[in-house]
Amino acid sequence: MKRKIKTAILISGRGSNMQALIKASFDSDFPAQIVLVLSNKADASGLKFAEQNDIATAVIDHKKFANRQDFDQKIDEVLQSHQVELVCLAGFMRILSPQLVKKWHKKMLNIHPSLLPNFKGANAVLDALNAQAKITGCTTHFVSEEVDSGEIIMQSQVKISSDDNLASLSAKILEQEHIIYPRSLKIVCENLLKKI
Ligand code: DQB
Ligand code: GRF
Repeated sequence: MKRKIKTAILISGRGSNMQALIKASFDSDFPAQIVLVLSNKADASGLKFAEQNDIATAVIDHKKFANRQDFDQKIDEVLQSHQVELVCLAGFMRILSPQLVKKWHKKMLNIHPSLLPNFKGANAVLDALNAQAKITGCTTHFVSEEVDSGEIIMQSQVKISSDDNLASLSAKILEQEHIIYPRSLKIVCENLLKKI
């Protein structure tokens, strides 16, 4: 069997992108193996799906740490203990420190619900609606120190119709997220495997 890239997924909640990544990874040709799902919230509903699929889980509660560095160091320790090589943020809601981001340079991915660099930030779907944009979408990117600003990997466009609201537009974008995140992970892993 071909070598696979040991991948961790970081979540804070629902974990629908996590599910899409895990499901894609079950294909024998997929170049990533999901070895860990890590959440900063013990009640993240996504954790259940990982457990049901025999994937190791970890909860690191940021509220138990004195500062961001200590929290991030604990994350890194747990990643190392599972020999993680690549990290996917999937609805992970804590900003990561420059040290951690530098350490995982080009080895940490995120997905954002807009066509970056448009509509950075936590309200990207609503901001696109309010701006009366005609097209929005989603973007996968490498994580860099500045939030939502790292190198873009892949994008998918979604048309905004005049009767769209936050719920309908979010659902259309999420559907595209579930397509481009597994594709992006596949491409990044294939490139990593060429270098190893
Ligand atoms: C997120 C981007 C922003 C937020 C959350 C997730 C945010 O503003 N949360 C409220 C503040 C919470 C806090 O104080 O921690 N998307 N870290 C770096 N660069 C990134 C992207 C995400 C998460 C952490 C990045 C990130 O691009 N350094 C995911
Ligand atoms: C998605 O909209 C993603 O773009 C954003 O956070 C949301 C996560 O949803 N970064 P889920 O937890 O993957 O369902």
